[in-house]
Amino acid sequence: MPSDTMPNIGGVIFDLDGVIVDTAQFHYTAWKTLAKQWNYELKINDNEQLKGVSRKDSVAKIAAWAGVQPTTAELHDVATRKNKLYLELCAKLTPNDILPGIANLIEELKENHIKVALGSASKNARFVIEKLGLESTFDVILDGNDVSHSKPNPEVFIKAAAQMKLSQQNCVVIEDAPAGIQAAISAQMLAVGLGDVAELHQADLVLPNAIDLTLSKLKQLYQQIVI
Ligand code: B16
Ligand code: MG
Repeated sequence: MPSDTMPNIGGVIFDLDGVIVDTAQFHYTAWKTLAKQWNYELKINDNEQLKGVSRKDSVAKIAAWAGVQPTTAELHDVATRKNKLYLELCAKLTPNDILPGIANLIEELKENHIKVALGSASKNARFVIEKLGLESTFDVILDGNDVSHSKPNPEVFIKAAAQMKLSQQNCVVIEDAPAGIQAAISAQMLAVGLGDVAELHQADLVLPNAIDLTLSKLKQLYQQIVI
């Protein structure tokens, strides 16, 4: 098939926490503070397992690690207090906190008429992207308020593709969490992991960060794997 008629990348879906901005440290600080109420010392490795996982599922996991069985009302109260603390920490974010390589990549995609979407599990995604000055950057924004099933369920990415009016196979997902990579694979999308290769080994490509992630690299990968 001549290259100009080959199927190609139509849209790129960015995860937020851990891809566009390093808010994992804020989630960790906030959950660690709240876990103390259950006499549980939340460890950094525990936090890795909360990446990409919804707030509701996260609080249930922490209660299980702590060996406590709180009522639904108590789980809700802990999650609410965690979120208040998290938002206080996010309030100091500025455009300087956008992770290296991300702004350049988004600019290159837009110059080449590739759609850009946000696909985040966070219910605070809109607040965070406003702090980063990215509120008018995305063609489509899907966050934790728009889905009933959190990652690794592919719902957030499937809805993002539909709203971009693209077929799922023409989309690429950029993620930092195993749950997000799994969601991308289930959505039949090319999955690029940013972070630790041992953790993200299911992705089609893993890079330590987005500094060397360019459109031509994505196109090359897409043609190797999808076509
Ligand atoms: P919130 P992402 C996820 O965002 C985070 O990775 C995860 O740690 C967090 O628990 C989840 O959002 C829910 O966040 O409490 O703000 O609704 O990585 O999918 O952008
Ligand atoms: Mg993430």
